[in-house]
Amino acid sequence: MKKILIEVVIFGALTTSHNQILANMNHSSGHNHNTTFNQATFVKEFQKSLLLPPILNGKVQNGVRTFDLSVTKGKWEFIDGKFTETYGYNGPILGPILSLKKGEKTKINITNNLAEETTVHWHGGILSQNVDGVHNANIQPNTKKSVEFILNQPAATLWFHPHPMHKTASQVYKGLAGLIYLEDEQSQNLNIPKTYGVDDFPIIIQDKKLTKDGELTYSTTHMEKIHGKSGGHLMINGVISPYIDIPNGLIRLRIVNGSNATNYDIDLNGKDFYQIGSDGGLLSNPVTMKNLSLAPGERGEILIDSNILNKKSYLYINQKKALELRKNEKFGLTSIPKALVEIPKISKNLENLKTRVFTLKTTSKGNTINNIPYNMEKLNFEVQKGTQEIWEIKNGSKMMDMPHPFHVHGAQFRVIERNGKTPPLNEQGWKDTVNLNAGDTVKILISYTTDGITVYHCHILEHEEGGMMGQFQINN
Ligand SMILES: [Cu+2]
Repeated sequence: MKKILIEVVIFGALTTSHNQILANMNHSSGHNHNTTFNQATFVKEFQKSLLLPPILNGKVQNGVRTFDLSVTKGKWEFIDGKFTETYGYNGPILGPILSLKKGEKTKINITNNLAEETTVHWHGGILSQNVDGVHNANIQPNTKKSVEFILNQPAATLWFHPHPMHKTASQVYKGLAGLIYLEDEQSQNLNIPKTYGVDDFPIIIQDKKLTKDGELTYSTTHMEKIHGKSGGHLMINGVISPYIDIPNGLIRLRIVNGSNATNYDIDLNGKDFYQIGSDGGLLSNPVTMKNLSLAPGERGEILIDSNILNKKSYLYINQKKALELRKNEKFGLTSIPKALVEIPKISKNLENLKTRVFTLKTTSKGNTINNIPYNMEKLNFEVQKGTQEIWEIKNGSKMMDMPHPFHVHGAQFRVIERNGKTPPLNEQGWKDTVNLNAGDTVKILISYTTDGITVYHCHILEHEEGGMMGQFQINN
């Protein structure tokens, strides 16, 4: 009872009851990492329901949709009966879902109740320097800041997280991450699951190392600085091994890799599912898949037809049962649309575009892009607003076999080539983060439509903070 009360007080809008018993993990290796997920004895798996963050519509005042976001410290019970300090937006961990509409003026009033400075970055938003949450964006302890912006881009599942220099990794790890559901006319008219918590679920996947007393702290060993902070307990929406009740028919999972450094392979143990969205929007058509790989920062929306599942089935993450899917007596949608949205075709005449090369490298000495570590005081290049370029991104870590998910702020790009070939269908939509395994070369097509200083970096947060970042100025 204690647990239920605490969560209801904190989140208010929880629609599912929570059980006392937390889950047992026995995860082994993470893809591309030598990640070991811990086993916690004395707890049982799949006894707690998936936590559903409250979905906020804000208040419309003078045509501006306004939200209040407070960055706070809280206590969270990852392991039953063992509370630890965490960070969250409007609650002890993670944050609410901000429901936004394309083209609408949005205002976010942020209050920093932490004892350290923070910023809020709107990951995936095509936004300029003044609201992007990186430069001149620090919000000091016990102060407020308001940002106003308009997202004029296709419907997508975006997310927000801190981005202060040298504090991004620790603050995300301690719990700061929230979602944005950006909708437009097309997404609202499509016949796909969209009833929150019934057939449409947020799935934020993270892994965190806890002490045997259930304590979460952030520190990095020498190896964690090189490989990123990875392993420990795998969790979805802050809960270890949860379950969800699902209808008979289609369900939609909006999956976000919110980890500091772990790649996830997501599957249904050989059964088919359908990817309908990537980082920056819906795909042109559903793509039939058996496995979805997401690197830190990436998102993927999938549809699962529960009619092909047993009464009790599992979503697997890195070959381990991570989420129990329990069919209830309800019935949902059954037919998967053949087409979703129109995505502009990529022109065949790209020869005239300038190509810029970015080589990402981790060595025992540190992290660089084009052999230069990030320097906040220096621009790496300048571009003209309105131009389009090709970026050729290379994972140049020869010694160390590790992936680098490359993220650019203020843009949604298209992957045009992966290792000399057309990218897979599920990578042909809008992207803001693209994974590069060791030795990979990816070409992207990018347009600059925002203003000011914009950063690009590896989304392994320890690599980013270790220098695998750069910045450029978009000139008007
Ligand atoms: Cu990296």
